[in-house]
Amino acid sequence: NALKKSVKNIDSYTHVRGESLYVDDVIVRQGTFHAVVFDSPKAHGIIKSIDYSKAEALEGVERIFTCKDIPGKNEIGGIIHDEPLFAENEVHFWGMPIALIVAKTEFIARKARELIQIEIEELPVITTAKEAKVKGSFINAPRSFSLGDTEKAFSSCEYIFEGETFSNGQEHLYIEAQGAYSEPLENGNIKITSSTQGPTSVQKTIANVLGIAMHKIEVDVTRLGGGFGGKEDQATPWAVMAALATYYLNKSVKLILNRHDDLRMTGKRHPYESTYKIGLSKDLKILAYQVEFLQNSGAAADLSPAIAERTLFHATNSYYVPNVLSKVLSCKTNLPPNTAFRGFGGPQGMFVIESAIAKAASKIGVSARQIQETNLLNENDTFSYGQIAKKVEAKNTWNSAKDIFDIDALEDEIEYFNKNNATFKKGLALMPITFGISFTNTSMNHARALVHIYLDGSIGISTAAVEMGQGVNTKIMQIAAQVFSVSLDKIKIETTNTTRVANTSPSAASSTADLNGKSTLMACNSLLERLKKVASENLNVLEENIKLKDEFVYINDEKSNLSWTELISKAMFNRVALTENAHYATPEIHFDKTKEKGHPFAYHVYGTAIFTTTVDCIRGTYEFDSVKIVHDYGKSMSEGIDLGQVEGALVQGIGWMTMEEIAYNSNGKLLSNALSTYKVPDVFSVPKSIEVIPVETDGNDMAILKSKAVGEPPLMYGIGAYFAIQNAIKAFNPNYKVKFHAPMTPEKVLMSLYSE
Ligand code: LUZ
Ligand code: MOS
Repeated sequence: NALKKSVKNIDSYTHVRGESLYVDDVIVRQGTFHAVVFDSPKAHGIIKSIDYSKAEALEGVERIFTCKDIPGKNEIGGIIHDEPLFAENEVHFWGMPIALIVAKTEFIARKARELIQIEIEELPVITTAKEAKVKGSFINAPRSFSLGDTEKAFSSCEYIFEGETFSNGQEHLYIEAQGAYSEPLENGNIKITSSTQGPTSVQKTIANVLGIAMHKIEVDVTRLGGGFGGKEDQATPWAVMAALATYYLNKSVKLILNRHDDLRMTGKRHPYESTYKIGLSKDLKILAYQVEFLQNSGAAADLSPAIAERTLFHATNSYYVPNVLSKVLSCKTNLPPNTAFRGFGGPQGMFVIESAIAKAASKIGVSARQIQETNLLNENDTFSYGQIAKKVEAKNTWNSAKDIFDIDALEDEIEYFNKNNATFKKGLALMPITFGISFTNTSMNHARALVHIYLDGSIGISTAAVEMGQGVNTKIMQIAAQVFSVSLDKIKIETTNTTRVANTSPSAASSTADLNGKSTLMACNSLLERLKKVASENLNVLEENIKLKDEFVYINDEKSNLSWTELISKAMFNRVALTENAHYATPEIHFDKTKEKGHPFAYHVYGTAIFTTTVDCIRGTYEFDSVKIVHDYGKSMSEGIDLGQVEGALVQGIGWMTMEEIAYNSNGKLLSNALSTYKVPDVFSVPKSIEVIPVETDGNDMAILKSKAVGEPPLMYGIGAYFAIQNAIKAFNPNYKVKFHAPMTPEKVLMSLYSE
């Protein structure tokens, strides 16, 4: 059975041997040039002059490309056309690309970069969303969702609280930095090897910028060394630049950002500043919730409008709130355009309602847990965007977590500890999650698979899925292996290539395995039908009695003498097509933006995490004793891979909430520009214990083989880390006035421990 729970990520073998191929490992052609990006040293200003002469004169420099060299459009914006590839007269963020230096070696190109002289007349710099709002600097018009009548509902509330929250950005820190390799083919065609989640975006944007047809561009992706959303849109510019150089020079060009360049030039998770008002009844029902999100979008739209939309979709997390008024403003600032990051605006939305609940709890004098529990979603509740909640597992995962992990004993333990320790305090928090699965832009929910069965019975599969460590290739293999009942080593997943699978959506939105897996399943099933017919003719039995099992044809439950390989030979001999292409588009989903209502998600993923933390109240440092999770995998088809996704996402979420602190100065210069100043979780800061128990459900037919999407949802468990630390602080300092300003760094913890 290919759906072995213990199936290993097929990449693990080459990963541990250091043999997996990334863009930087492409064997370059003779005469390949190397490129480095010259970027703005100021966050906002008018370019007065640029002197390239010294750089151009440097031995080994081939050519420097600027906006003047663009044959098509100097435009890379996807949702809104507001972002040039190279700055023209103005610069809008520190790190904005201005030119591409192409030279014999990367070293020479870097040297040349230092010789470029630029004069910029500085303009006022906006770094925060609030400032942008005051100045009326926006990306697009605000969006707003509404359910019920908030104003009226507030008038009948027993408790009303208002407050402000801040959540900071987050650096993707994919281990493989952004990069691309471009090669000339004949007739002006270009092949790009790119570290992108969206091969079609790369292809389309290159065609636009070069002013040539898409069919002249072939984009190929073997795998990424991590994406996390950072390569959904922002892998594109580097590929376009490399292609531009190839277009002119008819030579291969390699452009790989080093870590400093990558950190400075690329956008991150969006910081959000938000204000809320929450109203509760006497028995702690949330009757009304009003929220305004200020999204720090950066200097161009990128994916910000879609991310803002997902913030609204997840503004009430796992709770049913009958009256909701939510609004989001995408604020234009002078930071690098912020972009997709695992959760895609959802985490930012959820942090605010969790903060509102924590605030209400502390004011009313109950535990947040009581308010959370009182308001969990029920079957057939309505989300603020009109979708009716079905197959809800909010209460199930919550109650299971409480039971399985004995929450009462845990609370007693913590209380006992806190009574008996003066300088160490423990805190506990529960974090439920509900995350919608599908691209919120309905038209993006489709994929295709191209399946070849070769003469010898081996199989090659191409899809739109980009492998970025999440194990999607393994899942696709499992699907085909299951349909044909062949072993995994009979199957190969080909690179993701725009000439084999065209017009693809990016690998994103946790939907890659669902969309591409379902296409693969359809293609394989069509082939299976054909093969059964061949077998039935050969063995002279009815088709319905034919089964494939363990690489043999079975007649009912009896093994025939016709093997898988022989069956393929027979099919070939009979001129039966052994290739199939299938297209899958998620059924049922729709959304009407004019009404902001619809049914945008195929299904939701649920779960509950319990955090316990210990804070050192002398030092302000903390560690997480345990995270105990009950997670809704549906019926997991690859338990090891899915567990890896939950653990990885959890730790990434904890990092965002606790230690990862992006800092720009008021001039828009990135200060956290290296790993010495930007801390991510390491082996010492991950929770001492992580337990993940799957909730038993029937799964969901909209998910591939009922195995639910797993990429993004568990990141939001990390929000619990913030509140666990906060509860520990409260145990030490009862006068602490709760603030909701993430990340909760040790410095902030220390200040809070001794604040009045
Ligand atoms: N990307 C996207 C995403 O383009 N649309 C989405 O809805 C989405 N959701 C999560 C992550 N990436
Ligand atoms: Mo995304 S945040 O590229 O799924």
